Amino acid sequence: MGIREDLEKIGQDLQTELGKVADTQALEQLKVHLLGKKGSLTALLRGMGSVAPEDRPKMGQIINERRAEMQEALESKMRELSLAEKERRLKKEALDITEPRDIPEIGAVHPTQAVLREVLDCFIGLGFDVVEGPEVELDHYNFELLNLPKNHPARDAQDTFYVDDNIVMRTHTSPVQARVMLSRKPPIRIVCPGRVFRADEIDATHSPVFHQIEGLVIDENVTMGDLKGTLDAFAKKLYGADITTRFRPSFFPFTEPSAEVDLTCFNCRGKGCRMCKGTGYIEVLGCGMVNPRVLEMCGIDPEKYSGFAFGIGLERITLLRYGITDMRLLYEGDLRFLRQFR
Ligand code: 2NM
Repeated sequence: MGIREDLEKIGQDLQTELGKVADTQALEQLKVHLLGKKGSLTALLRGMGSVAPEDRPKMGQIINERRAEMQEALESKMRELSLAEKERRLKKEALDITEPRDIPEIGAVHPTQAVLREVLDCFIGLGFDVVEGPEVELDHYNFELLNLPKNHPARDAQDTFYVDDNIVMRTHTSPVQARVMLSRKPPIRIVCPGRVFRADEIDATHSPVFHQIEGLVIDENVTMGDLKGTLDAFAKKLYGADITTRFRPSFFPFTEPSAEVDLTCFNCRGKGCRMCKGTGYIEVLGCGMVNPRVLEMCGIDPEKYSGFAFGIGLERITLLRYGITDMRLLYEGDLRFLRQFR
């Protein structure tokens, strides 16, 4: 057989083989059999030695042309097979993102936290800053600066967790306000939320750890009218426009005069019910005009400035808000209770 015939045969064989290869690996092998060092086409080229010198250029050209054709056929098949392989792989790796799955149980905002957010929103809307401070506090800030000198009955060891002679678990968030008065100049308009501690027995209305939000406003010419207007706005924002406030005289060492504030019962809207014991009012907070002695001890001139302060028990207004009758439910983390707030 001559080279032309061999070439013809190689071309035909290639066509047959190309029809059979199923993947790129097999095709790669086929390519080696044809064009590799020991490949059939390579062998053919080596056989050029036996061709008459005058025929060599022509023959060389023919072989090169056929080789280019075969290479192109191989490459074209390679493209086809790789594409098919890629598609198979993508199909295998495809994820059905619509497939239903186990959904983790979604939590709820704790009722105490929900009410805290509402209260803070209200005061932020009125222009107050939110300030936090330490839970472990110096006696000096927790008591002394707030006009609660040593031997005052409210400092009785019964109520206060002492860490040592000078350090206590804060019994209110007022020490945060004392710190602000000492470090900022009026006008001051702040609310201080946080955890407070009292050595109380646990029952339906008491816990040794609970939360307070205390407010403080200090400026020139701040009056009891400002206090009443502020707390009235708070009551209406939180519980509705028909809710009113009622101020009753009271006593706190850090305020003078002091008052306790009742709101229209939000259960019966003032008609009288079991919750308000028929009075139509519910006690929710304490307040007063900051005692001038407190201002003075905290470095604020009581001749130039006056201020008001108030303290809200967060758990108490949360119970009232949702009609819950036992404070322990707010601490125990019972999911049957908490799920109701989703
Ligand atoms: C209350 C009632 C009345 C109060 C006073 C102060 C401060 F720091 F300005 F002296 N902070 N909070 C206050 C006043 C708290 O809680 C029932």
